[in-house]
Amino acid sequence: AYVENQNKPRNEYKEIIDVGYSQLGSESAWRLANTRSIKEAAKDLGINLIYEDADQSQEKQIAAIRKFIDMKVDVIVISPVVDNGWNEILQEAKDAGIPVLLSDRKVEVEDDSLYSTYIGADFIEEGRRAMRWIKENVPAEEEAVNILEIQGTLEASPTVERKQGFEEILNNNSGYEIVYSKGGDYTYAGGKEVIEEYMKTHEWDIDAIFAHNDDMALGAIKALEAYEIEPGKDVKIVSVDGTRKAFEAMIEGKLNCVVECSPLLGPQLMKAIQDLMDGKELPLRIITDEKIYTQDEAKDVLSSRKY
Ligand code: GYE
Repeated sequence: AYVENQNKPRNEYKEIIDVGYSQLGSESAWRLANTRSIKEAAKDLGINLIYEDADQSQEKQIAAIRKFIDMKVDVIVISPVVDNGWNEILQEAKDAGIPVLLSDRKVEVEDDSLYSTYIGADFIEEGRRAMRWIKENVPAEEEAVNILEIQGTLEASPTVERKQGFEEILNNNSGYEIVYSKGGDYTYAGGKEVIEEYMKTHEWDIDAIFAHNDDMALGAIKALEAYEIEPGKDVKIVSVDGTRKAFEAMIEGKLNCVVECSPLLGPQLMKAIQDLMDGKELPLRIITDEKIYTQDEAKDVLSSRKY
């Protein structure tokens, strides 16, 4: 581990930084790309990454973080599955003198000094972009546009904020209504189940679907096809992430729009860790750059997609 030295910069000693990383799970294509990006960036920079996958369980994440504290790692990185319930464990890390960085998802804590920085996307803006696309492409006429929302993991920061941004635009435009909204845990199976459940209990009356990620949209597409509803045509679908599978679905005409959310956070994260260990100040928030894609561009863009 890195030992503070008064005179010489760290590199001259070639001290290896030990980073304990608690990844929340492997639930989606986005997540797999995110894990890959972080592992590769650590390797490139010679940072020792101790990786734990929590299988979407906060309990497992807390156990992993406690283990990292016992190991006396230099830095702890957390991608927190939900946004609440972190005060105590983050305080334990702080008391042990180990800085914590948040990657991808945020936490709600009483004391912001419990973490050094948060690196991730602007989820509120992603939600706004999704609803702007619906507003422009599914016009509200005499009857209201009925929207079915497939939320991600409940109480996860991207879920809360995508919903918030989406509703902000929706509430400023009359003629749009979220008639059904359920969580699908950001998985393919979860998205499929939300549609199946809807079908069992309702007459089909949906004009647009907002899925909080691609995997759930793809699961929903599968379910719709089994009911002979043509995804992308009978019902317009917009999702978030921009994975290759989503681009393929757009090319097939089954998905209408994806709002990009980049999982490639590894290089920025490792740079922040190095800066921190070099005693530099970190900005409290580091945002990634993103856009939206539609069916027209999907073919041209597919080959250059990195996840
Ligand atoms: O959109 C989804 C993943 O936290 C931004 O989590 C991330 C989300 C991403 O499972 O695919």
